[in-house]
Amino acid sequence: MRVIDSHTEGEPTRVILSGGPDLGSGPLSERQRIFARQFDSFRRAVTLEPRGSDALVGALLCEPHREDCDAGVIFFNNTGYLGMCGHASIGLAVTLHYLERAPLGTLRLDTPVGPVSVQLHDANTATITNVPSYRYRSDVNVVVEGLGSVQGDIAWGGNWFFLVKQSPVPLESNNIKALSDAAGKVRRALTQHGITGADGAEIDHVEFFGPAHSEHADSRNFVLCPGGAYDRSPCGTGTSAKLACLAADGLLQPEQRWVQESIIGSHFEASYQWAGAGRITPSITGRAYICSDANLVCQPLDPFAEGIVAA
Ligand code: PYC
Repeated sequence: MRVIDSHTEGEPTRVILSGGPDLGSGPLSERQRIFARQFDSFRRAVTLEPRGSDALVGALLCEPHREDCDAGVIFFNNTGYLGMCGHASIGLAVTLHYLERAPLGTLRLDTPVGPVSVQLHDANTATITNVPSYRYRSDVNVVVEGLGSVQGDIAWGGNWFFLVKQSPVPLESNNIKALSDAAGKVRRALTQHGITGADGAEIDHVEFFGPAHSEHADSRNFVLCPGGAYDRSPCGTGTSAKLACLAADGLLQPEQRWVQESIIGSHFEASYQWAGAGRITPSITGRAYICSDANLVCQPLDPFAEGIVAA
């Protein structure tokens, strides 16, 4: 299986170029369901140790279903599948350019939650124009073990987020364990109290905000991903969800720049346009760098060919 690893503002992506499962030629959402039902061992082999890590997002490159797209992609991680992934879309575009398969300019990606475009500015910098994003509910209170009542907004940015304006733990990189524990408790409380996204969708990302450290950024965040890892980047879909909330509150105007800082101090530059029906179209710019160009090998006698599934 040929893979290229990159990182986008610190968050890793592994693009699967060949050797992936045959998922047919249907819509990407249908192919994602086939992937989950029939080939989940492939996901585990790619993302779990000893070949992967908790932070890694896999991006299976496939043929698009939509005629207006150049490529199709299905994102997955250590625990399951993602509708969209902002950092990994930037990583994919930079990877295809590195392979001389994509010139500078616009690349249209077909994803399970809709088409996304990526504008490659140079070999390492790209802007994604994400799926329409929106705030679903504002000022939702949830009682969280050890934290008391926590208030947040629920928003869609290609994945579902619970966004807490004031982080319950200071947003310092030496607090990552405490931040992860607190965000994990919030996530469990949302489930316990039946608080969901639209149509009962599980809220699988929790995002805390606070003041930026850099004078060039507007805000700092901490994002807990579904498998328990934290996002090293400011999270493309999480920044889209944040923009949707700022737009809904009238705190950010269309085309106004928003710089989101991550917990490790990396940045995404973002803005939006109104998309109608209370939705926005977010644009997120970040940088990705190639880390390795490799073949993954799973030997038949390897007891961990399908990854280490911790009890
Ligand atoms: O950048 O959208 C993102 C993302 C989602 C999970 C990890 N990164």
